[in-house]
Amino acid sequence: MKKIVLGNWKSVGDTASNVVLLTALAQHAPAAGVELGVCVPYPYLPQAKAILEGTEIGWGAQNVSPFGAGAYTGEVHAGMLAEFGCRYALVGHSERRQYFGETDELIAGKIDRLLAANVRPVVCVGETLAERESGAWREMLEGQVRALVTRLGVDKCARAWFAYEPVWAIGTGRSAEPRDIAEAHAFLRRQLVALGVPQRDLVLLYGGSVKADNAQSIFAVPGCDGVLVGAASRVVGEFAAIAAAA
Ligand code: G2H
Repeated sequence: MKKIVLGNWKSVGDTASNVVLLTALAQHAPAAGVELGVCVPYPYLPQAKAILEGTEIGWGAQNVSPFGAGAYTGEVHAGMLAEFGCRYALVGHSERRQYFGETDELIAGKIDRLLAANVRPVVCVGETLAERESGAWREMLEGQVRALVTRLGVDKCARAWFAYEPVWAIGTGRSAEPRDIAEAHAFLRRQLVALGVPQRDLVLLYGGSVKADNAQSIFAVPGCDGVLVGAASRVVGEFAAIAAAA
């Protein structure tokens, strides 16, 4: 199993700074055991494609419509992502759940559309600080994955990748400790397997303030298949350094 290193630029970037980042990244062929990719804002997909095509580095989106083509003003459907060569799309990031009211039902619909278009869904789950501190985090995570397996079935969930992103570690500079990640990953694996997803198909990443200086300890967490990197993926050299630690 390859170690996966995915960047999430969020709503950050412009054509000029992207050229610098993507060109630098394109020089860094990932090691044989590493899958490297960046999830960029929609308007920059052609730019990512133009610069990364022909390298081993993948690109993807951070969202997708829960609908197909049609009268859905403002939406970008999965077929469009596939046309622009997206390997992946993030789904259910906590920022989308929090600021855009995304529900489990909506997220399940997006996963379904992506799979039909052969774009890998990277499904984010995670608890808030209050849920972590009250001990309700297990219930919360179990509920998030159960909601998806119930709606989509085991086979579809087995084709998605999951990212454990504790909300309290996102963009705060405070990464979860390796022992917290190990505990949450082991818990999520147990839940998904109990729901019927085969252990061998499970891919589980960690996201939340991953940086070059903590990447190695996160990759060393047993059962951690890789990382989803936000802010540090927008720093020239830092993202490649994280990939080098994989
Ligand atoms: C979590 C992460 C990437 P950051 O959102 O998805 O962002 O690394 O900035 O905490």
